[in-house]
Amino acid sequence: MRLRLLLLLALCGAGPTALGRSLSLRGSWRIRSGNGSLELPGRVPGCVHSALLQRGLIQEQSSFSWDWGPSFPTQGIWKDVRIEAYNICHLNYFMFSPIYDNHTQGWNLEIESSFDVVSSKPISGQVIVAIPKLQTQQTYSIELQPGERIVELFVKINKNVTVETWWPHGHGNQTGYNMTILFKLDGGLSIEKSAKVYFRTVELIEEPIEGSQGLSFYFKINGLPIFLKGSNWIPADSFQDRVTSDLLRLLLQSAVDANMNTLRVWGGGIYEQDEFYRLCDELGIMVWQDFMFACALYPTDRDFMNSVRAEVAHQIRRLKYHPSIIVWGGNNENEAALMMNWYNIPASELHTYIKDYVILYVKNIRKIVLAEDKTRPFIISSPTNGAESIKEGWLSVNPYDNNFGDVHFYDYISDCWNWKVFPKARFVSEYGYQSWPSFSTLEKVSSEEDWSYNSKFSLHRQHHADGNNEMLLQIGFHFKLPESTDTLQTFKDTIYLTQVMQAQCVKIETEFYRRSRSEIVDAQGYTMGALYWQLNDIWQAPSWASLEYGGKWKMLHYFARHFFAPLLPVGFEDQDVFFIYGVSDLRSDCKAKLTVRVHTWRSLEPLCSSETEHFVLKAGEAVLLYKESVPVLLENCGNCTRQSCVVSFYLSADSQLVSPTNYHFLSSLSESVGLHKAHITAIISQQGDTFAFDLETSTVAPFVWLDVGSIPGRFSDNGFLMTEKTRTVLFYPWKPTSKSELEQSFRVTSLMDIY
Ligand code: BMA
Repeated sequence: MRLRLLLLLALCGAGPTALGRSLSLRGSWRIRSGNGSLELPGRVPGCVHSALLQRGLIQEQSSFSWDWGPSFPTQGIWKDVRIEAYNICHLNYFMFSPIYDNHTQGWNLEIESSFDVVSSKPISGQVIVAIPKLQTQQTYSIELQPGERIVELFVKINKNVTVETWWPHGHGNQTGYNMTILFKLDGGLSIEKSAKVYFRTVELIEEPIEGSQGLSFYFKINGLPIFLKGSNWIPADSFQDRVTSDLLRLLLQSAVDANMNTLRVWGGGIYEQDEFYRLCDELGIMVWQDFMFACALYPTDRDFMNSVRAEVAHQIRRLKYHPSIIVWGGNNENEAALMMNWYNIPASELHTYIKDYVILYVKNIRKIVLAEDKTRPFIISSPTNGAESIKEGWLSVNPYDNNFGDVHFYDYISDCWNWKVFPKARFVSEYGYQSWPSFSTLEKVSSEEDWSYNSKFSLHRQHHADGNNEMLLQIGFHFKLPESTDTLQTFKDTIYLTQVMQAQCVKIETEFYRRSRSEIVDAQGYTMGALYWQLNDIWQAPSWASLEYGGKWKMLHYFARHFFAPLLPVGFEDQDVFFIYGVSDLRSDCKAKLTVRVHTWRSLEPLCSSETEHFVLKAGEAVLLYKESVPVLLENCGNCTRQSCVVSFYLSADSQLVSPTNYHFLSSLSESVGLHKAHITAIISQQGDTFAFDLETSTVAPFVWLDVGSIPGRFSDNGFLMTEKTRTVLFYPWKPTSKSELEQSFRVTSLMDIY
């Protein structure tokens, strides 16, 4: 009897070549990661191609530092290693794709299993595939010849049972079905596997739009156009062994709690661990999955390409059954890098790099994706012009064209309260502003001499050139800088202001994208995606993240919960006219009315309030609900001026609030008149697993920030404009805590406290 040994290395995104550092093996060894396996032909290289280092097979590319992260290049085998012996045969992997057949209007399942048959004789047996809830069971006879064998099965799902599809968060349930697959082989060998099968379709729609040049760029899930709202995901830690399931759940649940439905796994990090995608399936988070290439030019020599091909095939095999992954992306910003010539390539050499680009992303990666996965689209880069880039030879002259594909947009210099600076693009897959994480997060990795905005520590942790000044510049457009004489207090107040600024900037920008979903203005619009940069942090430092290292919500994350709400009134001004749009991501029409209030900074009683008639807000649309000239609005409201008043508005149905209460500032807060220091008190009480904070304020207070330091958990709302005397906010702890612990840590800050 022949016996084969299998070395099992549970490696994830870091990739198989980590082995190459310390081992050189000959023979038929297989390195496994999760439910996939990667075969290395003959020999595992004993030394590593330097390009592999660069592109993060051993380390992630961002291990060498990024503009939000430190340089901690890791190395070595960091998960369990074991050796397994087997005879007869071994199931290397099995994978499946649920595919909808338009012709028969039914679902099929394509299953592929790979065996290593070490017995010298053929092995025969039966395979039984069962999905009990769908009353589907099929039996197949198979015969496996010695050697590497692939078994392909085609399962027709019983058409008499309704298949419930998987939906993104906010659009329906994430129904999945338990499937078992049993291989009963000669010699009494039986191998059983089980998996969850989800059914859903994805289409990327690129088609002409009336009144606009170019093509649309949006996703249909199960035939329904869906606005993708969310953020970009980076590695959750510099050291992947610290990334536990609990941490992943916390971060991903926070995404869902902020009404996000999409995360883009950015191409400078890692292919995430299985648990990440499992959670995304369960929570209804759509994943835009980049292949791991970012902001660099890559070689195309034979060794390198072999490693890329193996990696891509492996990741597709490992991940393709996840309904959450809705699109594969070839790389991050490499089309733009080449076409905008970020690396100053002499014109005479450009064609070499373009040729390499096409070899890598088109002739290899794309080819493998198309061959291996029929269940989701592939786009070559982000940003890209999609079909237009293809037409232009895979690289577009301007990959940032608003009329095609997706764009990335960053502008730290212009005033972010001016929505006119933002691109009315089809899809905005990156945009954002930096802020500092809270003092409680920084405190853990710093000491007293570090606690000022210009300390060595503050400069050292800031990896984005001039980032700290850019934040102050942006703050300066609408807020006065802190005025305390106490250095530590000034540092804390500045941190607070960076968070206020970031939250407000990303709010205004995101609301602009959401209200652009149904209109074409000046030949541009139909925006169908807004993914801000970035969701999570890799360390305690200033960055674009809305979740701090460890998961604490920044003000931006609380704002995201509002600006991504399924029903949202969006207010903005154009030439002294105030507009309110109603945005609906719902699947059915909704009857509602709009209430608009004008408050004076001086009083907790609204000055005036008006209501519209009931109207029907159509499913999946953004429409104009209200329009009024600002002078008229103010005139009709007594003694109001832009500086002394603020507008709030909300949607309601049957006297119930159906949207968050939104607001619009009529002037910069640095010019406001009548704002006073607010005295805000809180009475904390425990209510089962949560804690209620009953707040009372002495006056109107903007950007009310409740902070319980390092006690893990989140509030039901935070950073809000308090225009009413009392308000109850809940605190959801992530670990057991107590009323007295909360009382001790609790601090409240609102804008006027810092002056
Ligand atoms: C984008 C990303 C990242 C970067 C971010 C902020 O370009 O792709 O490379 O961290 O901007 O600068």
